[in-house]
Amino acid sequence: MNTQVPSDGGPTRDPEVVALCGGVGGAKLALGLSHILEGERLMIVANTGDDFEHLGLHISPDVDTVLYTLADLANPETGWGRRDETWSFMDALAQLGGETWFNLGDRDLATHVERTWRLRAGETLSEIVADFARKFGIAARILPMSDDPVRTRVETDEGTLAFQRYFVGLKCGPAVRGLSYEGAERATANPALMRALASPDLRAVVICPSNPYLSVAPILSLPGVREALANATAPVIAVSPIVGGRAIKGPTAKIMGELGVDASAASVAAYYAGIIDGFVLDNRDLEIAGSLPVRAMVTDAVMQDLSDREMLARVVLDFADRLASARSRSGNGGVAQ
Ligand code: FO1
Repeated sequence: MNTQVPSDGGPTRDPEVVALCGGVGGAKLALGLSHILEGERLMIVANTGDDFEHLGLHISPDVDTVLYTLADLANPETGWGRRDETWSFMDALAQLGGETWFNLGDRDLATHVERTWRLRAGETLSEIVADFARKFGIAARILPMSDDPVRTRVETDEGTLAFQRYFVGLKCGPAVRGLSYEGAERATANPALMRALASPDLRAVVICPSNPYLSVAPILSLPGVREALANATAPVIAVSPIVGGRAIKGPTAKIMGELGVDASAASVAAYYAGIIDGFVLDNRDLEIAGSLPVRAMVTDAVMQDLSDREMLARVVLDFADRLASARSRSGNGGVAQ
């Protein structure tokens, strides 16, 4: 086992599996993986392209969705924010004429206030997220994709919008013409992620079924990440967020259509071409499995409950193991055909 003493005081062992995760859909598979891989065998890297400053607070939606989901604190209806939430803060804010387009529950508010306070005191987002995970009793290692600001910008017919303005404020209404990830080229990918991707002990990298353009692209836009994935000794497996031409959750299919991309699992596989070794799609997309440029695994990819999440996680890891053993048998370091 490759043990090292990282400078950030992190754990002394490299993870076995790295999961790249965005919003709600991705967090569900991350939860399934965390039930199979105990402790720090699993590293979950959360998108921070959706982060924004709001009411003077630093909000990190995808990071919080991962934290709440793994701690079983997530609101089961919305997928974001906390369960058993109350809204006294929002009611009082409305009374004062404050901005109420972005809903902050009373319990959720504590996360944003404490994170903002600690960022201002000089802590990094990675240190804060690791401490929140510990406080929530989460054994997996959770980290933001970067401690530097990266902001997803949505180019629409109505001009370029900050992500949350587009996603929440305008309910994904405007037609998307393009996406950019402001600050990515100057940002440093989380060193713990880059170390894990370079580890000879890595078993698999899983790109969770999040929106590729909104939630995974920001992670891939960080300098060196695409190369690190292409050079990783472990298989890189992506799980399709599109089933039968429709997004399981959120606006993915609509955005793909507006970007001129066929809203299908095949388009997602093409988007990840060059960095994935395997692609997992749902039984309903069986007919496209054979025409993909990478090895495909067809399964029940729609996660309704916890057992589905664990099942899908198991399927993904078995798939990765098979690709790895096929690759070692064939002796080539390239993508397994
Ligand atoms: N999404 C909404 O559609 N409406 C909201 O009012 C809202 C509030 C919110 C508060 C905290 C948080 O962590 C997430 C929140 N989200 C809300 C979801 C958020 O916009 C998305 O989770 C991501 O940014 C996309 O995955």
